[in-house]
Amino acid sequence: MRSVVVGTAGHIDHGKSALVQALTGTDPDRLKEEKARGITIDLGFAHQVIGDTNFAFVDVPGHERFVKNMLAGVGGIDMVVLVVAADESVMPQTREHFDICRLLRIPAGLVALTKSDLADADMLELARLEVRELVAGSFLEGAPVVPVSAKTGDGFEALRAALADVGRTSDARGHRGVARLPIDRVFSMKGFGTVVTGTLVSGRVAVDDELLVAPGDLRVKVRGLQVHGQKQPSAVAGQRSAINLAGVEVDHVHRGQALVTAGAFEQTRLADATLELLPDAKPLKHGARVRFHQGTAEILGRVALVGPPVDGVASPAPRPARPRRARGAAADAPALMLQPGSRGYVRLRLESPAVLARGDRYILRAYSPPITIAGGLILDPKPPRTAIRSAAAVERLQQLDVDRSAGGEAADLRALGAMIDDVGPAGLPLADVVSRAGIEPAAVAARVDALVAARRAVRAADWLVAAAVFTGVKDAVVAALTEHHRAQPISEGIPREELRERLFARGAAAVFDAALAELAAANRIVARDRVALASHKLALTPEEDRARTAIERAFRDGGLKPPDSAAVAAAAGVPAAVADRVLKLLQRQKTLVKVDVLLFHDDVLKQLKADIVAMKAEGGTVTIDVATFKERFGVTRKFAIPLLEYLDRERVTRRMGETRVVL
Ligand SMILES: Nc1nc2c(ncn2[C@@H]2O[C@H](COP(=O)(O)OP(=O)(O)OP(=O)(O)O)[C@@H](O)[C@H]2O)c(=O)[nH]1
Ligand SMILES: [Mg+2]
Repeated sequence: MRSVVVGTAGHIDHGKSALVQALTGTDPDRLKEEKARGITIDLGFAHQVIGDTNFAFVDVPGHERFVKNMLAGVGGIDMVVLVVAADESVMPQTREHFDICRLLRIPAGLVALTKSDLADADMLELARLEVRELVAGSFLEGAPVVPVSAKTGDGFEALRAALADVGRTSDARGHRGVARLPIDRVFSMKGFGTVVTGTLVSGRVAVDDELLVAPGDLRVKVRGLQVHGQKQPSAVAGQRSAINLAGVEVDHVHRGQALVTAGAFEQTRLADATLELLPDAKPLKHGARVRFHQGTAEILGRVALVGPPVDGVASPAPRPARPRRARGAAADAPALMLQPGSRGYVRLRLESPAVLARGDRYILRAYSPPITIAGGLILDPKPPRTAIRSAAAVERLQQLDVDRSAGGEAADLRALGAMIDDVGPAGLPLADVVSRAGIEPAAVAARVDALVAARRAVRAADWLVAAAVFTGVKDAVVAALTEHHRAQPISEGIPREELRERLFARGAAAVFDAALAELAAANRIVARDRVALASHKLALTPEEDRARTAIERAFRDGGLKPPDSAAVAAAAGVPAAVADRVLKLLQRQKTLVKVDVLLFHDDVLKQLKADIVAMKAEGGTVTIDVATFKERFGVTRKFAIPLLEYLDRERVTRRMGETRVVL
């Protein structure tokens, strides 16, 4: 059976709870204090099957002091019943609740004109007109407006029919695969332990699932769950659920946290977002203290306005650099602000972490008095700590601010492409695609493949980078090597790590490696410990070339008693500086190998190892000590000691006290 979550909304005393009770038979006001005062304080819940749909009602308080609780309930709803008492018509919290629904992009709803028994025809008509005016141009324009009386029962048949109608079409909820249940209640049940309730806004939760209570790192296991009071093996997006958690104290979980799939959300104090300031809010100052609401959480924070504000409404003047003055004294400094009714980009700086993914909607209320002022869309839940007072910062957010309302692959690709461009050389870890691009886990592989196939992005191990970044790195490598070979023709190239530090210090090593691998595969470079252009030939002068031949021969002939470098220069008949260059080259080429302070020809060392290994063929455990080594290879102690230690390092021998065992 389909499930639809319906939230009530509207001014205090307009009959929201009475309407829910009349529809479901359940009084949503469950607290003693609520009964005593005759008002709703906190969220109430009830459910009822109407037609072929199971409706879960979230009844919210209308009192202006409890808007915070209203916000905790409205986040996960599929549709709203905007309740307007026919005898009072539209009142302040009618507007505020409606604004919240609009800012959160609640997809559907209807209007109930309650207390119809208290209103005559004229009053009813007036209320109807005021409602029409309120909802004009919004998601509720054209929605059913149904007069009802909880007292007489009039109109409820029509209301049920309207609910069923709207409920049938309100299935637009994005069923992102990651589980997310913003927690609205936590209690302890005898014999069961901790139970949390909330609306599962995305994904699926099943018994035995391991989830995360976030913010925080508390891992929990689902011991059991109920949907609409019935025990179930699992719950899916759009269902109100009560979840029994194993191994958690009731005190360690609270409203405002969310039960989520680990790794799919950022726990963050910083987020970049769009912001729509309500037309009747005050201008929003840069740095204003606000209350941030998302899911069931309320978090204090500040809003920083990004760049020269959009729409040209706000003053783009940068903050003048001058000593701080007493408040109100800087009247001549144009304040940075966003004007009512306009839209801009902001960086939200929160005082404690929120659990966010790209694409989340949020609400802002003023710090004091706490009235709703704005809402918006999270564009990046993990923004780079770059300056935001610049045109570039605005451009960056414009890039990220792609319209995804249509959903689907094209919107995903635009969003992912924009995020990949945004991270630049730093790259986007594949693990972040879900939270930072707002893409369903199940779709990640396909979206990544599509971007790669379209040559928009390159995947290197677990990283994604913009194709332009990747091409840029390759070009930079070729340019650096070209310059290097020109300046130092005898050098065999640039050490790989040095090249990465120089060209791609901010980037992921995997991306750099992939760039080198591609250049190598295309035969443009040779990349080992050193990287060189494939076309690079050691450009030795005739003198160097002669020296190389002579020096190499001297070391080969010297065998285990090689000449020292000074003698070599003389033997080759070249200046010491030339000999030195050539000696370095031969070492880089691994023709000569340094052992302690001595240089040996590589062929000589290979032969030595082969000879030692061959001793084993002579039988049993073979040991060798310094004396036998000296005798057998005809060398003095000066060469024998470093060579034996070299053999130990090469794991040809192992030292055991005074002797060595051949391995
Ligand atoms: N005459 C009449 N009274 C009603 C009707 N609906 C509700 N009331 C009364 O209006 C008062 C407020 O109703 P509630 O349902 O508690 O109002 P509410 O909107 O839930 O109020 P809050 O939750 O505090 O915002 C109660 O005394 C109800 O009995 C109705 O249709 N007709
Ligand atoms: Mg109520």
